[in-house]
Amino acid sequence: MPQPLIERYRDSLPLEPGDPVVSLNEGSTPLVEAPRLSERVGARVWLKVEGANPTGSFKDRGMTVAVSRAAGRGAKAVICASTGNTAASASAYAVRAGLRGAVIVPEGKIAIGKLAQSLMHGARVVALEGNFDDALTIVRQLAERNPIELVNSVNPYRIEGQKTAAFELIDELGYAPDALAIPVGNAGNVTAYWKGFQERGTSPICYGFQAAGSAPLVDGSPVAKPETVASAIRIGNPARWEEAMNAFNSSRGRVAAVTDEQILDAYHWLASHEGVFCEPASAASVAGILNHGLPTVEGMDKPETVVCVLTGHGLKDPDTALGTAPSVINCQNDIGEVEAAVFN
Ligand code: AN7
Repeated sequence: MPQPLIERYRDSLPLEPGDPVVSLNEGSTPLVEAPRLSERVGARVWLKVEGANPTGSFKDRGMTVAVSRAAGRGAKAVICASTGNTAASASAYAVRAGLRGAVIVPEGKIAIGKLAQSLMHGARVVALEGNFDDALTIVRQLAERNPIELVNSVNPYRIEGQKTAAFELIDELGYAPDALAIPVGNAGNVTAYWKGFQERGTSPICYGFQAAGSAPLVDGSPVAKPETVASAIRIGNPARWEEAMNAFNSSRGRVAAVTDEQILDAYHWLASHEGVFCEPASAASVAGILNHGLPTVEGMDKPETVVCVLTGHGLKDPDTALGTAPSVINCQNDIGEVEAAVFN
């Protein structure tokens, strides 16, 4: 039987005894070996397929814990700013908990699947004339002025839930990987992995990757108008800035930028060579190790085992897929025509 993440790792999570378990049986996602990618990178690479979570992204790990705690505290509603996946996840878990949900998203800049999810779950969906950073500023103020629980990754329970992905890697491999490659937006997830690794007494090298047009951690200062095809990580001023830099520095890793072209190349390559379809933001982790390699500081061995975190499912963003993939072949209802279409 699939087990809620909270049951699997309860001893490591700060829930109160009376809190309900608000769950969709998240976590326990596939760790898939990637032989072709391994060959290209010169290390043994696994893909942590977080798109296999109930709403199709890693956000469910944090949301089950944040919403369980919110419900335990007697909250009646949850709110978040989102580039899409947090919105989809918050909307679903709000329904499970019997709470109202509100999500603030940057107008026109979230993938269509994520919008469909939030609307289907009955959340109040507000499209803001502004970007994610503007939306986060507004929801922080709203949560101070109103009895509503903020479930962005500034909420510590989100980080607590998301750190379980690090536990799963160690439990499944039987050891900690030498390195982790992860896309970075608001920087909650790398913060969570690092916390999970540290709680298990391990320190894999953390390589973070941002989209070149939205790379504040690489630039060293906030980006006022972030742009990238990877809409999930179109974030100019990460809330977990310090924690993320601490993870890169303490693990002797680094944060680097990948261009939209590199992201889309990795996105297509992964789908067509490893059979794994992730969303563009997720492919930043693969684009990163393909274009930057596995750099180490002096005196350190080159990593032999690497996990790429594929944070969200490719189906979230059909527009980007169809806009960049080969076309469908139209054909008349005739065996000869179909034969020609298939074999030519
Ligand atoms: C697929 O949904 O910020 O560095 O509002 O959806 O923890 O922010 C999404 C982020 C990577 C970056 N990959 O993670 C949101 C949101 C995918 C994502 C990230 C996101 P963080």
